[in-house]
Amino acid sequence: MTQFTFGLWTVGWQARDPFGDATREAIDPVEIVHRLAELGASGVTFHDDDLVPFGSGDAEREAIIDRFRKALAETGLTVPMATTNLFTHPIFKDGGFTSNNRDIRRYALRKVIRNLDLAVSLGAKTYVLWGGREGSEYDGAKDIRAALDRYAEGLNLLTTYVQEQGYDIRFAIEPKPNEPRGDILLPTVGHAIAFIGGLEHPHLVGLNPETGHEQMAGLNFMHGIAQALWHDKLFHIDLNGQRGIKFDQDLVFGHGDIVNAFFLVDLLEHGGPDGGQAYHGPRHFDYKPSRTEDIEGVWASAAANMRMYSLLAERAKAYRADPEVQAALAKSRVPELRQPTLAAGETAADLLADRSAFEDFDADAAAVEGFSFVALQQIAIEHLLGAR
Ligand code: GLT
Ligand code: MN
Ligand code: MN
Repeated sequence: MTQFTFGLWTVGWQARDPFGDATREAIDPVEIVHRLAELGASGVTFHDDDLVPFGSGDAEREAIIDRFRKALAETGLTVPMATTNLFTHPIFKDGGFTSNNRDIRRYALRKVIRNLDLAVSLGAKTYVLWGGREGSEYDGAKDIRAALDRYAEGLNLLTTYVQEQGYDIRFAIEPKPNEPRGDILLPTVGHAIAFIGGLEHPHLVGLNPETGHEQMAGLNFMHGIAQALWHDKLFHIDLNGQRGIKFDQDLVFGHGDIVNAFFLVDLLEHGGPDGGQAYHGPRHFDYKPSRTEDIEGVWASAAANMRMYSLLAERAKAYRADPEVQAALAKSRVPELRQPTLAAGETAADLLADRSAFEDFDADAAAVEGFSFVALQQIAIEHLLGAR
């Protein structure tokens, strides 16, 4: 059974935007847990402040957590991931880990550790870090190399802490190019992967890429996920929909670039060794029910995410099983790319000695043959449309 999970902040979004007030009432997290379970989700995720309002006293915090634990026990929902809100309170206006103000950076680290302890106690295996406020609007206002030092310092502290505590949890950085900051640090999957390589405990840090965030940068989300898999860094995933390079839309999964969503699902479900799953973690939806929707529309949109994923998985399965697709893939030489370019043990000297590779190779003749990629794409789209 596919594990579908949702953030409390997704269905719970009251639809306040920079131009307008909330269009919906707040929903009790306990109610969210029950409704998600009824809809067929297997888990729920949260920011500290989604569950326990910012500034709550210790006793109040404990009471809220107890109610939440009870709802989880009643429904069987799990908490595979949790995260920290380092963006809503005005104190984080210049960031958390990378604020120019050192006291704020220390406060941010304490806020993360407090919720990390709770996350572990609820069984979470992934702790997400979305640094939406880590960035700047003005190039002279942020020393980017110092900010990256502080970002790394924060992650090094957290990875050391979880090892000291004996926690079984890993961190997942969520890239985003901009919004709310003009430019956000670690803007894409590629930037984040490079950054992780410079950390003290890189094995404990991976990625939580979000569909729309890569697409906001004009990038191919499926390619980003494939590269994260190649580096063994796909620790978690935020699925949603986005139409082009503009503000973060957080649409229902598949309601943006559906063709890319199809190939993404095909990759997740069939991109593993021997055609199995390439990613085994939760299919986490980080979307926002559009501002136009009432509460009925909230639950309908939550169900739509799961339905879209399941439909695409069904279509991808049919695509993989179709002998015509296999023939088209072969004609396009797709499987041939898995064959190493050099023979086993072949050296540069051997390649240089191979006249058939160059001196006797007829480049003009080899250039004539087409790859039939368009025909392959047409079959894929026909499967996607249910026309095959
Ligand atoms: C915020 C953001 C999301 C992140 C969440 C985790 S918060 O809603 O837009 O993309 O995944 O902090
Ligand atoms: Mn988003
Ligand atoms: Mn997200």
